[in-house]
Amino acid sequence: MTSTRTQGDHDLVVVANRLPVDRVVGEDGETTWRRSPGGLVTALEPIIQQYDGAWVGWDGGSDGPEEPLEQGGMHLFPVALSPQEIEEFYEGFSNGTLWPLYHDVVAKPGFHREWWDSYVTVNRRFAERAAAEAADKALVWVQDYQLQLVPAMLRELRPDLRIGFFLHIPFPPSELFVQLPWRSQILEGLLGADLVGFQRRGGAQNFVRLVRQRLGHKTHKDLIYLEDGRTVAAECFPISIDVAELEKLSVSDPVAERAQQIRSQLGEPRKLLLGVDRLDYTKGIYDRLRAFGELLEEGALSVEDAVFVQVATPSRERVDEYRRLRDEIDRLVGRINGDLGRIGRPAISYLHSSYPRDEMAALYRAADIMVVTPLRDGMNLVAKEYVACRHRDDGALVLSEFAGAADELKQAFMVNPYDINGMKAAILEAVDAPPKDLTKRMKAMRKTVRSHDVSDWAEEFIGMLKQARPDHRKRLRP
Ligand code: GDG
Repeated sequence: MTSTRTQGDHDLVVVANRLPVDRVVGEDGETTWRRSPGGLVTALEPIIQQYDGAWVGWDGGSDGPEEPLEQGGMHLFPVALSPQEIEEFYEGFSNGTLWPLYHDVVAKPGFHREWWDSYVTVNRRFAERAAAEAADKALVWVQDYQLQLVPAMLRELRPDLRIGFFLHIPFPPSELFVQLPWRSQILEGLLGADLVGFQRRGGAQNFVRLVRQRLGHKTHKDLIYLEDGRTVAAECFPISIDVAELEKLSVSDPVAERAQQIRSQLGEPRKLLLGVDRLDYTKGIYDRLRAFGELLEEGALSVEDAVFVQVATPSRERVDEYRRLRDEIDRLVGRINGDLGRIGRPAISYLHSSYPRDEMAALYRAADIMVVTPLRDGMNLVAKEYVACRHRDDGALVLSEFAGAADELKQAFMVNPYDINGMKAAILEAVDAPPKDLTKRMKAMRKTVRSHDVSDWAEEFIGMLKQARPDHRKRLRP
């Protein structure tokens, strides 16, 4: 459905690739909606309710209905994608071009003109839908790499709006970004916003440098001055988690019991190491397991006293690169377990599956060492979730310096995930660390995580966006 109205009545509109609900079609063909789990929904729901706001997004299916629906006090406006658009816009340009390009080119990005055309078409559809639902001078908050053209398209349709954009993944250095044949269009798209948010300071700096070098705009610190008199601010807003919710869950009796049960089912290992990731080539799962396998092979650890539990949540399974990765990890786990496991004592307990939130909390509670080693990651919420669940101030976090979370969780055992020997050394250091040292580190990390949760993140962004006065051409900050 395309609205014929040019203006709606919502003072806040969130525009994200996905709606906060999944469409479930039953056997009888009837459609029901299920709230999707995840941090973004938790973060934005209270703010949307406060503003009686709207959420524009795709329902995850093909050619779905576009009738608005109500869910948890939010007004939801579905955007339909055709099977071809899912292939070209979503799996193609978003996940086959931008995702690898923005993550240090750890996989080779595909540059296909038909993928780009589809990206433009779908971004326009999102922009039109948002334009139709936003009230006069409303706040519109566009989320993530799938929708980088929306800010400029929306500004053209509705110059009265205050438009914010937040990128959840890294923004790459200029040397990588300039490979993109459509680099100028993406930069222009983002500059339609009044406020462009990044996870890390470095991402904001990369963006400002690029618009200065490539588009010739004047810049000063985090501000970009456009010819039409508008000012765009590039700022960093590190995302967080719902700390209180996770703490409450992790100290609950069922979760505590389940954590004990997990350890006993694994044969009461002296050290339980844990990895939790979407099965994605940016997460460094392969090299992490290889490092653990070598430690066993060399006798630095033994299956009698250490086990690695790796949860790899199925992800983007229709994209070739992801299928290949799955096969490679399957083979590696098979080899390590075949060579080094004993009856009832596998080296790696590998779970290619998705679990409910309470099971995740139980795993975090059960694990002595959380191993988070992405090759590049916008933030990495798993690292923060582990810390939030360690209410006894114990446990160790091994963390890649290439995750956004490394800026905040400085007391982690830091690793370069490309350095296998370094990773092995850090894992051993964490295994052998005196409890006193672990407590000191975990206390400091818990203080950091608790001091800034996901609602602070959302409120800080919205607070700053409110100060933008696009029609008055005033600077965002004095
Ligand atoms: C992107 C950026 C940035 C995982 N498996 C299960 C499950 N999860 C949950 C985790 C965590 C979330 O999924 C994953 O978040 P990450 O931050 O680790 O990674 P991405 O999915 O790549 O997210 C990232 C994030 O956006 C937010 O801005 O931090 O850098 O790449 O919350 O717990 N949850 C449940 N079952 C599972 O099996 N319930």
